[in-house]
Amino acid sequence: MSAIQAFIFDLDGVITDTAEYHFRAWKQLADEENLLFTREDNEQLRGLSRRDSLIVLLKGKTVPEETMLAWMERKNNYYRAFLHNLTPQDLLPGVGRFLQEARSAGLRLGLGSASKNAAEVLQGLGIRDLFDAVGDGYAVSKAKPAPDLFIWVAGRMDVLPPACVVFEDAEAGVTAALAAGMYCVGLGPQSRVGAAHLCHPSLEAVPVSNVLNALSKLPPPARHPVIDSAPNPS
Ligand code: B16
Ligand code: MG
Repeated sequence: MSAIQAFIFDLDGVITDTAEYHFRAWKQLADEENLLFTREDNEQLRGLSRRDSLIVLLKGKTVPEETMLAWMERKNNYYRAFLHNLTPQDLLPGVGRFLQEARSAGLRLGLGSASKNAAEVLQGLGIRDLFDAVGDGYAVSKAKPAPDLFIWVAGRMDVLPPACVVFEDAEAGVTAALAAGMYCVGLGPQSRVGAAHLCHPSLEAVPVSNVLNALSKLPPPARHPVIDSAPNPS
């Protein structure tokens, strides 16, 4: 029997591609506030909390806390308007099959997303009931790259960290998974997720059995140093 008992999935970039909606919402805010913001800038926001994203977008400029809050709320309103369009067709290729295979293999399934809109996204995708635990942007105060969210999700599933595999598309998320002492499968280019134990371009052509076999040949995951994020008050 495999020592691995649970899979924990990031949401944006792993299960669905809401990055485009995040980009359009930040872009609208940036244009209104005369801030320069490009698609290349948007790549740096992958996996970061809303507050950390705004800090990156500001590029060293500081604004009062009440302006930060107002801008985050405005961006979120723009973003949430897009979520009404989500349907099960918006699952990334292979994800529905991969989740079902994992369930059939007896694994527990968790979600570990920085997003405070994760519940609504899962609802739109029609997959909320597949998860034993859902950790979102409200679950912990320290966002990725801190390990807190993934440890919280593992605790809710009653599984120890070394028995968990995190699936992540963001460098901050890979760092968080390794700091949690979990296995990590990076989805995307080596330049972004190369620190993970395994890397694949996406889940499209990956059977669950391949992941379990490949990880079973590795030593148990070591805990990497913790890197703190900005506090993410709910
Ligand atoms: P929200 P993930 C992240 O989702 C996104 O990748 C990131 O771009 C976004 O800023 C963050 O969620 C917070 O989202 O504004 O909805 O709370 O990749 O962790 O699933
Ligand atoms: Mg992501």
